[in-house]
Amino acid sequence: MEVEYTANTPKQLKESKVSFHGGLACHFSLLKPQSFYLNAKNDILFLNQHALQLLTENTPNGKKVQILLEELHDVYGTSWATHLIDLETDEQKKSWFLRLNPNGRIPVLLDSSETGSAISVMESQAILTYLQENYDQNNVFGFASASERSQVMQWLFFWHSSAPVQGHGRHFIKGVEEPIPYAAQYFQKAMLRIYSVLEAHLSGQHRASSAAPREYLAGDGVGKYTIADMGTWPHVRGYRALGFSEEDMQPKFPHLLRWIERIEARPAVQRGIDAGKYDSEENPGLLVRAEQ
Ligand SMILES: N[C@@H](CCC(=O)N[C@@H](CS)C(=O)NCC(=O)O)C(=O)O
Repeated sequence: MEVEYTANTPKQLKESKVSFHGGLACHFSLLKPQSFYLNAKNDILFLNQHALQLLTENTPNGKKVQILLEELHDVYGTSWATHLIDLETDEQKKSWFLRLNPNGRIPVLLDSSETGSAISVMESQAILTYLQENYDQNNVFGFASASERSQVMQWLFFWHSSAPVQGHGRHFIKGVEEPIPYAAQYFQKAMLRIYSVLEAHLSGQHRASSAAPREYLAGDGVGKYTIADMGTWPHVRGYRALGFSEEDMQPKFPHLLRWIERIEARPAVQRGIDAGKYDSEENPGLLVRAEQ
């Protein structure tokens, strides 16, 4: 199958027809000009100048990659094309998307910098690691030393195993018509434990009595802002979805709240979570959609 996109203005795009080569029935309706296509060998090919293509939506897992790309842009001028995926209509469960990520979830990163066809990277923490290793040559958001690189990995993995707990908790607390008290309490307790691990780490309480609090999750001394923070922050700042108020959090997690604010203040972070740039309702021109 080869799918070609030809239109190049918003009006034409909505009405664009797709040419098929190879006979597989797959109808795409493209809503924007910057895009990619898959050929018969499952190579992902691009029709625009960007080596990096991000398939995302403005959710915590999407935001962390959006933030890193915005940070890389500020340091290196990195550029990419953004494609928004409508999760409400399950675009991410369609066969074209599953060829890029069998897990059927955003975010997905495509990179064609090495060859004409691209590789695709799934799983948000793996995408952060890929981008940091390949697009942050001065290790501004990572480290050269093995021990500090390992710290980054430890906190990326710590949060990757914790994120689903927060996600399931949000479902049972805010996402069900009739809340189940046992489930709500179970997940709140689990998340308080996870937040307390982050709080203890940031406060320095497990280190020598003379140790100062940390500013960031990974790195020696007070730490350095890295992909470990980016991979954790978009979720943790959403603690309210677990039914906690700032007043509930402040006495138990003062260092964690300060860490949230510290990261929130970064211009690239603000751009990386900007609904005007990354939310499909506000930016329907970036939606990519297939008819099946
Ligand atoms: N472990 C995955 C989780 C990705 C994930 O859960 N993405 C959500 C949005 S935050 C999604 O695509 N949800 C739609 C669905 O599950 O169909 C990652 O870290 O990338």
